[in-house]
Amino acid sequence: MDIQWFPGHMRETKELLKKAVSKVDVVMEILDARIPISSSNPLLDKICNNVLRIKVLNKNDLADPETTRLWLEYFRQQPATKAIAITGTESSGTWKAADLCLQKVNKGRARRTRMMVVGIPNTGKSTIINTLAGKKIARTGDVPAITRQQQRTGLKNGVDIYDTPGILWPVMDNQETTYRLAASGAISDTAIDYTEIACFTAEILVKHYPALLCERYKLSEPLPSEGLALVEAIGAKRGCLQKGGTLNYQKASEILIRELRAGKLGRISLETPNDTIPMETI
Ligand SMILES: Nc1nc2c(ncn2[C@@H]2O[C@H](COP(=O)(O)OP(=O)(O)OP(=O)(O)O)[C@@H](O)[C@H]2O)c(=O)[nH]1
Ligand SMILES: [Mg+2]
Repeated sequence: MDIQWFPGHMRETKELLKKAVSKVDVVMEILDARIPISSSNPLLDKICNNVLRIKVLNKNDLADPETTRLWLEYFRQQPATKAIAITGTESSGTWKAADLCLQKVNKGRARRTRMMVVGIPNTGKSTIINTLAGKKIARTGDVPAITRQQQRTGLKNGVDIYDTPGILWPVMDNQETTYRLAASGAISDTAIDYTEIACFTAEILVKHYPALLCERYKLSEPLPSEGLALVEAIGAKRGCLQKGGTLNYQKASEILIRELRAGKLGRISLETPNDTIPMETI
């Protein structure tokens, strides 16, 4: 599946970030806790290379707690890397992340501290800003590309926080990364093939979370190991038939992906540090 989804506002954001990054004191990079490497944008790595940056694994409430623990260990072993896992709708963890960002910032300046929130689409950047502000300042939504412009919000603790539009990168040539991004909800529905993504995701679920699949879809083990066969089994349980009585694969695939994204199957991570995805290939 080739994905071409780098709309104009992402191109503009890339240019804006290049200019803005030298003027901020710290960058909060929001990753998706379910796919921390796949949601690491190599473009942002380059742009934010010389600025203090903290990795925030958001949507921790949706991720497998044991896998998140492994990810935090993994990141903490990387040179000069600080990482924390949070649920962006909850105040205490989100403030811990903000405090971690502010720890190393030089507070001796006369001006307010500037913190910029960056990341790929739909990882919860605007949600985190609303939680820190204690009110709904930024628009949020469960589809990618909600924020289209940079927005500054003054927090009570002398920090100005900048929301930025989520950006991807122009050429996605790692198939597995692309599938994981699509499964998580980072890529527009108009650019993806649900059945392909559902088949890829189904194979991860069968391997790592068979009990959750059985419980949600009233299936019994042994589950089919092939993704398409599992999508068929889910579709059959949910009555996804089209005219003539054949299975509606699109509908069955959408059910699996949407329920996974909403956490209805349970807490699931789609990659682990043991998947050994070399950083340079993403
Ligand atoms: N379960 C869960 N949902 C979250 C969390 N943080 C954000 N969300 C949801 O994720 C969706 C995307 O949140 P946004 O804050 O709009 O994401 P964003 O990164 O600003 O997205 P763009 O502006 O499109 O780049 C919304 O439906 C939020 O309610 C979290 O920690 N857990
Ligand atoms: Mg946003």
